[in-house]
Amino acid sequence: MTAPEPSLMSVESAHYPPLLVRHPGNPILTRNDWPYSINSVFNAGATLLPDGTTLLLCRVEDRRGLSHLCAARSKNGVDGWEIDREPTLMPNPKQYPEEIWGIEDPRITFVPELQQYVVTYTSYSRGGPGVSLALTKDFRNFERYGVIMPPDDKDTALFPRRINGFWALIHRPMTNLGAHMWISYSPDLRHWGRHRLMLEARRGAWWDANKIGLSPPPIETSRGWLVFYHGVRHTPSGCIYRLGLALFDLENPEKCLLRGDSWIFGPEADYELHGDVDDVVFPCGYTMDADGDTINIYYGAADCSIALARSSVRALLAWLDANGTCERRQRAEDV
Ligand code: BMA
Repeated sequence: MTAPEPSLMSVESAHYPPLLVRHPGNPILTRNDWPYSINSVFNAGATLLPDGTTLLLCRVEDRRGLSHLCAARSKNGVDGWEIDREPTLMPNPKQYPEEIWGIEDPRITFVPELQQYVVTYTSYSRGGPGVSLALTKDFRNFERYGVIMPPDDKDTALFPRRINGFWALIHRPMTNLGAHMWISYSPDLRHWGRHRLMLEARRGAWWDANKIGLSPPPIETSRGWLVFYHGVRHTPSGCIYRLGLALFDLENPEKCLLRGDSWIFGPEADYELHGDVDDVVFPCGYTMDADGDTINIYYGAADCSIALARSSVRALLAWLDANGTCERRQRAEDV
């Protein structure tokens, strides 16, 4: 075998290897698939049902501009979607005034201890976006717990098990410190405390400067909690939403073990570059294949459609080992 031309080698190494591979059938769901009139469908939570069916709980925006949630089910997680004929979970502002301007961006965590799915979502109140929580066994009946984090807060998911006896939740409050990821704990999913800063947005020219937030729920691996997060780059022509990766200690998830410096996935395909909001990839859910390694990441593209990208947990961890740095809990002054 002859060695590759040196020039070819250098060109190849100048490229970033694709860690997330787009499905050729993307986008896998658009408003044209919907059984009723909508403006757009995007940002879906995801889970596997006991029979192996993939369930997406999709954010659907109507032509008033308000969002509700609608379930879509598929045997293979790619096509053949059966979509609820009517909205699955509608805002209910009479009983839950915080939902007056819609409910958005659900994340789903199956909790073995409860034998239920915990859905956390943004409730868009007059005071801004807050975080609400609901429990369900079947995505047909929901038990709403109401607001668990007051505005301005969003980008939330529950860990699938208690940590040192407490439920743990990642969220993104807006504070004078900026838009960073926080973790909070609860004995009962209703009362939340022990709030701690978990991961900070960087500053200046960084891709994840000023504003970050959790993407899908944290993924438990033998090495730690693998966390995808989105970073928002503000540019004169608008924002660019991209995806980064970090790893947190299993029993002390406030402790960041590794954080990648560069983004691992960003808008490149036409359906990600152009839509109601250009330049957005925004995953809210994943499912894991039976091999325990292949991960299917469902993401909203340009606030208009749902797309799928696949990756490998092993490859993601290897990438973090090669490219991640130990988070020093850098304060703004250090960066
Ligand atoms: C974020 C969220 C997402 C949305 C994204 C891009 O702040 O509101 O729902 O996809 O902006 O518009």
